[in-house]
Amino acid sequence: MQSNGTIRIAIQKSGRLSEGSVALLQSMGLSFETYQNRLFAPCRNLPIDVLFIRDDDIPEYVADGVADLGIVGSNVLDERGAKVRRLLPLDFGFCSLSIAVPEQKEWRGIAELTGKRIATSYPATLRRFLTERGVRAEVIMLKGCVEIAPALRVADAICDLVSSGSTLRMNRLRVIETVAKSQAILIGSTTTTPVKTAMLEKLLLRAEGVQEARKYKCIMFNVPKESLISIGDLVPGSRSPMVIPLSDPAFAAVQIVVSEERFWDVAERIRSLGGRDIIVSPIEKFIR
Ligand code: PRT
Ligand code: ZN
Repeated sequence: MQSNGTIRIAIQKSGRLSEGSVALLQSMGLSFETYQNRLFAPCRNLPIDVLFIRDDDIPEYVADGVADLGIVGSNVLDERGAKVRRLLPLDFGFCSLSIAVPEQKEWRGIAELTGKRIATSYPATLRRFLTERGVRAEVIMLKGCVEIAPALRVADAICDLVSSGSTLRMNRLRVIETVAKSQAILIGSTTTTPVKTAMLEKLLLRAEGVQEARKYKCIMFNVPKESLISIGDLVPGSRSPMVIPLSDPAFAAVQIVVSEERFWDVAERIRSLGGRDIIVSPIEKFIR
């Protein structure tokens, strides 16, 4: 463990989580280089080092305190059972760990897996799933290319990560059970030094600010003054919307923040209240 106050953040060096991880750290205000083959990059503007490593090693690095923070898929975390703090789901790297069988195979329920061979790179998670359902099956550990195991008659079924489903389709397999859903998650070490605590709290607040911002849109529009009374209903629970007088005394400009999922309802309501010139913009950071 580092004794000085420098924070270490471990992210995947090269793979599906790399881009999202770098983008998140940059949005959090960390300024660092991402040269290929680089294992380590100091931040120019903060006492932080970014470590680029294999995703499988991230839970252990963080559990051992070699890194203070890490970004990893929850699938890897579940499999490793490493002792880390799960700080924040990050809304990228979505996939599910699923059991699949050859397309033509009939399927009458999970009991059919009894006595079957299931190939996977996630033996611990799969065994837990089977045990909880009282299914006794043989789990075959494969490091990669799990999807070809049924065709090679190495296994009757597979348990692998699925995102678009095209790998399964190409191998004439279909999902019969979802074992776990996964996404990238920010994790933290359970042990830290007091000298790092303030910076770690600051980083978590920044990460939350970036995540929160992605869920919201900023809407600006002009509306007849008599409709202003109804505008507050558009954003229940929030502080009053920002209202700016215009040179035309019959109108006012309004700025509100709404969640992505309510956006279209709110935009339609604004129109029905006589709102015009509606400008929608993404929010870069949102700190409540
Ligand atoms: O070298 P390193 O060990 O760091 O990388 P890796 O090859 O182990 O990992 P990588 O980059 O493939 O995946 C890193 C993480 O991305 C995983 O741990 C998951 O959290 C997440 N993720 C999201 C995925 C997928 N989607 C995914 N589809 N990881 C792997 N896949 C593979 C899957 O194993 C299968 O081979 O993609 C194939 C299926 O994809 P679809 O789109 O055809 O369904
Ligand atoms: Zn890996």
